[in-house]
Order: sequence, then structure tokens, then C-alpha cells
Amino acid sequence: PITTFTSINSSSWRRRRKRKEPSTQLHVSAVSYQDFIHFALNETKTHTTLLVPSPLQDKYNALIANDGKTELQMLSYQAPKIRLLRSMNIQSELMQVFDFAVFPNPEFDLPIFCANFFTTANKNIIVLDLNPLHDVISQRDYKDKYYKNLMPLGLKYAKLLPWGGKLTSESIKFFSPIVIWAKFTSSQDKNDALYSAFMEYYKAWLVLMDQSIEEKDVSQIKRNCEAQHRYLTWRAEKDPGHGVLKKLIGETLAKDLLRNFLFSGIDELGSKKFLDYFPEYCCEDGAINEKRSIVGKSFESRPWNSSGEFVGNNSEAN
Ligand code: BLA
Repeated sequence: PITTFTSINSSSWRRRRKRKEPSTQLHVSAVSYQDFIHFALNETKTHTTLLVPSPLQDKYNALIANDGKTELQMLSYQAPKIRLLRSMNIQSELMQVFDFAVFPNPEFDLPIFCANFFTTANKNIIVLDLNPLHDVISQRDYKDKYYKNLMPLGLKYAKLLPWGGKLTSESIKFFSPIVIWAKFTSSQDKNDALYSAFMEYYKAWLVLMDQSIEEKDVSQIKRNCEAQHRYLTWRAEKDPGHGVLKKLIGETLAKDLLRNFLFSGIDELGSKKFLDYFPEYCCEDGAINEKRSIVGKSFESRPWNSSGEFVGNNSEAN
């Protein structure tokens, strides 16, 4: 079947959701990620009156997957300090996905807000973080600037939503000391904890945005650009959601969505390629290794201690 970017207006989206039989929707509908994006947009508007739709909104709005049933909804905005705020909600009878990110303008060294929630009837895979723009393991200044005051918040939710176990080792460099990485079966308590974690993390990010001061030094702006470009390049190539997206909408559309919507900026913020940033993924024939990880999985337990020091891999021997 030919899939095109089709418009579904939001009222028909809502009607359709309401009509679904509760009996077939038990766990998946226990959480509605529509509420998360509405919260985030309303909250953003209380911090900036200048939030406007992104030029991407015209092309990326709603899409029906190849199964004829699964719906993908995309929203995108920009604001003076925000290069791109975008969300993607995927909704079917079997799963709900929420992929929400806020990318600052390169004049600001703000973290990248990142919420990635994948939910099926019996499992949730959760990443919630203020992804650091710069390396927080080697750059103490940057870590202290943004995360020192947020450690109590991180600790509170790390308790409610415990560490999800081993993950792709390469990913850890993109995470902060307050990252929530969790896997759990749905329950009212967990769903509530996730919603309140999302709200508190997002409010914390908005406060950082309020406080941030525009960088004037050209070399610092360039450094921010490159750091964000490296992040986008990593995620557009290696994000764990790729498989699901390819299955839903086919490889061509999935790639377009990844490069031009979810991780838009790859063609504007820099010119380096994936292998320039991550040469360890280079195959003998010069192609990018298809594996998600070269190093393998590690970090069985949380690799930061309660003061936000990286304690690394010492549990890997388990
Ligand atoms: C699994 N998603 C994961 C995992 C992580 C993330 C760490 C565990 C597997 C692993 O170790 O790689 C998320 N990884 C991230 C994030 C960053 C990162 C946010 O490096 C940021 C730097 N997930 C999505 C979307 C879908 C999705 C949009 O964000 C589906 C459309 C699905 N994530 C998904 C699935 C799994 C997963 C199906 C389990 C499959 C797997 O482990 O490969």
C-alpha cells in the first residue's frame, strides 16, 4: 500500500480514541501520552509567549502506518531560545510511543530535553533526561552548571523508576547524571510516577531556559553547534526506535522522518558524517556498521552515585 503524509484533524483523532473498547485497551490506554504533550506545550507557553509552529509542521503532521490502523501524530514548534520542539505520538491497539525532544538554539549551551517512552500491554521502556550538550564526565564545569542543583530531583525519580539494567554502552555518553532509564510493567503507581517525573523534569528544563544567557562568542556557538550536530547524527543513525518505525511506515519514510523531522538539523548544523564522529562503526568496505553497539551492552546498575559522580562500569563483572 502507498502511504502518504495525510492530515487527520485532532478532533477525529480524539473521537476515534474514545470509541475503542476498554476491554481490548486495558493496559495500553492506562496511560495517554497525548496528555504529556499538552502539558508540555501549555507549560512552554507560560515561559515564552513566542512559541510558534515550526516550518516542519506542514509536512509532518499525521500519518497512518502501513497496517492501516496505527496512527502517528507529529507536532513541531520553535521559540527564541528553542531551535526545535517536536513530538511524535504513535498509537495502536498494541503500543503507544511518545518521542518528545527540545533542541535549543546553538547560541545556548542548554541540555537537550529528551523523553522517549515505549509502551505495550506488558512493558514500558523509558528514557527521560536533560541530555547534556557537552561531556559531563570530563567537563565538570558544564556538569555543575546544569546538574548540581538537579541531583535531588534525579534521586527522587531514580528511586520511583529504578535503573532499567544494561544498555547500549555508547548511549551513556549522551545521558546526564539525572537520567531516568527504566523498564517496568504498567501499574497505576508507575504511570503516575512517570507523569510526575515528566512534568518536573520539563519544568526544570524550562527554568534553565529562562536563566540561560545568549552566547556571543562565535567559537562557543560553533562548539554548541557541533555538539548538537553530533547528538543528532548519533540518534538519526542508531536510535532504538528505528526498527519499529521501519516496520510501521517502511524504510524510505522512516528515514525521511528521522533525518528531516525527529532529528532535523543534521543538514544545517554541521557537515560531518556519522563516521567522522563515530569512526569505530566503520566497516572494512567503508560502510556504517549496522550494529547498534560496537562495545556491547553494559551498566547493569546506575553508573552515577548520589552526588552525580560517574562511577562507571564497576558492576559490569556481575
Ligand atoms: C529500547 N530505547 C531502548 C533502549 C534505550 C532507548 C537506551 C534500550 C536498548 C539499548 O540499550 O539501546 C532509548 N537510547 C535511547 C535514547 C537515547 C539512546 C532516548 O541512546 C538518546 C541518546 N523507542 C523510541 C521510539 C520507539 C522506541 C520512537 O524512542 C519506537 C518507535 C522503541 N526502544 C524501543 C524499543 C526498544 C527500545 C522497541 C527495545 C528494543 C531494543 O532494545 O532494541
